[in-house]
Amino acid sequence: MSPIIWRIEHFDEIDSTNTWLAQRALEGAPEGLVAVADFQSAGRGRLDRRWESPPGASLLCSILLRPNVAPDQLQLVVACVALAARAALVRLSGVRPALKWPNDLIVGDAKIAGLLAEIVAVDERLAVVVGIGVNLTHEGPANVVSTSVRAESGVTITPPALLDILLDELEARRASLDSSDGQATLRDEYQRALVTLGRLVRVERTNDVLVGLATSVDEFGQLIVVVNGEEVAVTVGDVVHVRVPEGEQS
Ligand code: BT5
Repeated sequence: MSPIIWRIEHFDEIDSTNTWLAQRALEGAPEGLVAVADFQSAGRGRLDRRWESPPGASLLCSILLRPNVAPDQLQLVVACVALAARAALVRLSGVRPALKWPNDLIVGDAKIAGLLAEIVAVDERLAVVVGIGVNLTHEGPANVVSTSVRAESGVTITPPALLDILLDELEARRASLDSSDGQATLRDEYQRALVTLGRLVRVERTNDVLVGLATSVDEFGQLIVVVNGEEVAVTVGDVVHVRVPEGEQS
C-alpha cells in the first residue's frame, strides 16, 4: 500500500467533525482526509449520546479510511485507530490506557478517550469515518468516571501534537486492515490491549442483558462472552466490567 497522504482540515468550532467528514466521504473524498476541531457544539457519542469538551482541551478529530474490510468488520477499524491512539499517548506522555471493548480508552476505570466509527458508504471499499475524542487537559463531565492525560501524567499535550503522532501510529497499522494476515496481527495487538478480556461483563444489548466471562475477540472484532458455558459473539451493546476474577490484575 502506498503511504497515506493525510490532509488535515482544522476548525475553530464545528458541530461534529464526524458529521462534516461523513459528508465529504459521500462526495468522494479520498482516504486520509482528517477533520480536527478546537470545539464541537454537538459532539456525538454512540446511540445519540453527547461528547463534551471545552475549547482546546481535547483532541477532537475524525479520520476517513477506505479499508478493504467487510461492513461486519467495522470493529477492527475501531481497534486499529484505538491502538494507534494508545501508542501515541504512550510516546508523548507515558500514559498507557487500556482498551475497553468496544470503543473506550480507559485508565483504571476512568474514560480518557472514546471512539465513534461510522460506515458512510459501502462501495468497492467501505468508507469509514472514525472519530476520536481524547481528554488532554479537561477531565470530562463531572457525572462521568473520566480523566485526562494531564491528570494522569502531569504532561500537557497539545491537540496538534497528539494528532501528528496518532497519524504516524495509524500509518504503521493501516495496511494491516487490507489483508487477512494483517487483520490477525491487529487482532493479536487488540486482544493484548483489551482489559475487557478475562473479566466478568454485563452486556446491555438492545433487547436483553447478558452476564458472562469475556474471553476473546473473533476475526470480526466481536467480543466473545461465555454465558452459561455457551460462547456468544457480542456485536452491539454497552459493556460494563463487573469485577476482576480472583488473582487477576486490573
Ligand atoms: C464515545 O461514545 O465514547 C464516542 C466519543 C467520540 C467523540 C469524537 S470527538 C470527534 C468526533 N466527532 C464527534 O462528534 N464524535 C467524535 P459513547 O461510548 O457513547 O460515550 C459517550 C458517553 O461518554 C457520554 O454519554 C458521557 O457519559 C461520556 N462522556 C462525554 N464526554 C466525555 C469526555 N470528554 N470524557 C469522558 N467521557 C465523556
